[in-house]
Amino acid sequence: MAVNGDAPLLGLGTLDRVPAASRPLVRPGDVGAGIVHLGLGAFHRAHQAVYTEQAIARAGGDWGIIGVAPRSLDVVRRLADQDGLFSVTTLSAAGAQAQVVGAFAGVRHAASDPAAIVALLADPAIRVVTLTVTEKAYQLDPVTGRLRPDDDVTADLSTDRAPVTVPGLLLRGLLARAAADAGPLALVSCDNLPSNGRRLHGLVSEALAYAKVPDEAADWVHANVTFPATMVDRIVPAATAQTLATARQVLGVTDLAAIAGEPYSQWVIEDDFPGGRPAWDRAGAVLTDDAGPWERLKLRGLNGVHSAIAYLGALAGRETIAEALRIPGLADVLRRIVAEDVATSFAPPAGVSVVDYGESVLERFANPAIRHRTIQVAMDGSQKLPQRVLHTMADRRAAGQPPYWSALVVAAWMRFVQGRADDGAELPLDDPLAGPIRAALAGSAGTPASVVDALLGLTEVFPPELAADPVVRESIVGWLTALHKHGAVDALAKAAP
Ligand code: CS2
Repeated sequence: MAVNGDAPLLGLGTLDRVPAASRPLVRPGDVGAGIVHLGLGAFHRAHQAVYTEQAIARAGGDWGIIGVAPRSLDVVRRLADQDGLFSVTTLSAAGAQAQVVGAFAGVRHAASDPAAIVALLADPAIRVVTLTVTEKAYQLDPVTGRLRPDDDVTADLSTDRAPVTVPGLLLRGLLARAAADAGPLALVSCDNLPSNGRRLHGLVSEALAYAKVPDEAADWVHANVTFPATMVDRIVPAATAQTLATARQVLGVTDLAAIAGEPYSQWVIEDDFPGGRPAWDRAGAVLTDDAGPWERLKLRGLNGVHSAIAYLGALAGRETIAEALRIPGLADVLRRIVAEDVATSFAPPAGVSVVDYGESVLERFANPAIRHRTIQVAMDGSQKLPQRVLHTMADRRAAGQPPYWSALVVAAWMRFVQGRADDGAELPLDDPLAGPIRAALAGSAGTPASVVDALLGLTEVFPPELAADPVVRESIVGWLTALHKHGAVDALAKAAP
């Protein structure tokens, strides 16, 4: 099929047009499926899919991935039209390099065919399920705290009462697997949450309890399913028209599922896979028995700093993270956040310097080829702030220390959710708690102190000890006052050490 002029669509039939160095290491169809992945966003494709393809190429094994999009039909169609193939372009000052990835053994759309996903989860060939479903998916309905009514596990699958949430889908799949006694399984969260394995285990346990499943089935799940934690890292912004144009230029074919990311990539995985796993270690992943210190390092030292740049940058009208990082004084303030608050808040992995890690992170964020939008990183702040910033603050307070610099990130978020940049431009509030946040703001008097008090009252976001701590409150009020009075650019210039 010719799309976009004379560049045909990427697919098994057009691979011979792709430069040899960019062709996949594995051809879809040659390798059986062993993994189901939930969440077909850019991050999975540029991260776990790449590691898995390399692991298969180097060490073999039927570890092809069946990629499942919970909601987006668009990505499923694009990948299906390309025989599951897509490219990852690595962007750096040195230029663009594209690699077609052949790790997908199939793609499915959960919302329109949940029964197929449930059947896959009960298939003995599938021994690993990975997830990139974002922070907000790790809960039952955020408003009611329950599975959504249409997730009723007793509903007949042939009706349209199909599972629509991640917990609903997992619950049904695990029950089917237990009934079929289809062998042990590892459920692997690849989302940016602390103790993400434990979190996923908790979610599955809650769903089992909520649905009142028979003891026998629940016991099977507890005995046969593991939840290894992981730390995942690679900057992969949402694809744009530019991403597709670059891929076309490098590959000579049109790739409508192209994505682009930075050269850096890291994956630390707890090695607890009762049904086996790909040789991810042969692809550069680190297998460990405790990912905790790595998770804290990354969430606090990278994601927390990312959020700081996103909120301050958005307030200052900067479109991308790299542009925002050039605001005078910002990099120095971020260094203070890392050195004074983050580095003193937890014990890093052996041999790792948090300050050096912070420097490497700033270099990565400065990559001008990665046009990561501040607004994209700013979204879902209520779900991100706790593990990225508030845990640092709480650990500082527990040690009797002030969390002065990290309070700036909270203040920037508080100003961001009020919906206006410093030049008056509207800022989107894309957040599952947008309703409660707006209600809290509407109940405040609008002064910095009253806004801080109103938002600190959101118990879903701020733990009560932190919200009630006068040292914490005072720092946030101080920063928010400065942001209101001077705007982000001047507040940073004044604050910079
Ligand atoms: C970012 C992350 O969007 C965000 O909130 O902080 O997606 C970040 O790019 C990745 O975690 C990097 O590994």
